Amino acid sequence: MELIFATSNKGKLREASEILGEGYRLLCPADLGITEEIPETGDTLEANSLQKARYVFEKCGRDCFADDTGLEVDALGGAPGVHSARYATDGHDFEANIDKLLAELGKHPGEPRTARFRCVVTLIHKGGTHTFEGKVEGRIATERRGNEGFGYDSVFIPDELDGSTFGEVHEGKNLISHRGRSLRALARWLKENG
Ligand code: ITT
Repeated sequence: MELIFATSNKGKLREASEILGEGYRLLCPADLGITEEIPETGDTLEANSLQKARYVFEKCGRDCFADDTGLEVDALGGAPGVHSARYATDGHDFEANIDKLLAELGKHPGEPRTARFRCVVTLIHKGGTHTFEGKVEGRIATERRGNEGFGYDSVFIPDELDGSTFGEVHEGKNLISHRGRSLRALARWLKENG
């Protein structure tokens, strides 16, 4: 099945292809000639996920899905949350975002470093809108570890691993990740309803 993934994030696209497997061929907006930045102006992951899916659907008229993900850190009152991509700068500067996250957490010594990734996927299918959510609980490391993955992976230690960060896991992130969970729910839904 061919599906459009309304993302410009190559890390997400790679993971989604792995999670959904051989039965799916994923196209990204650039494959359809959509090269501008897709607007993301909502206050919640749900709103942004819907906005991105709708934007691409309205441009190409084809079934598609979008993923909006946030890293919610308890000691920071849930920040960076919906602002995770633009936490430190206006661009998508992973390194600056991690530097800021570690610096902000440094201002809360002794507080738990608990956090979660939450991923909201919106699918537009035959004109209907369907939402799938996945999350993974963990904590923020005191320094970067590992080069696998992307974004905040080098500082996120999921509870379900042995203390490694996602950045240190060569294979297996998708089995327990926020994105693995939400996209497997999407695939189940498509199997039953597609
Ligand atoms: P699109 O909107 O084009 O899909 P984006 O990178 O803007 O891409 P988000 O707003 O959902 O996507 O991402 C929020 C931030 O969280 C961004 O900096 C991502 O790199 C980061 N992020 C998302 N998923 C992640 C994951 O699985 N591991 C680590 N960081 C992640």
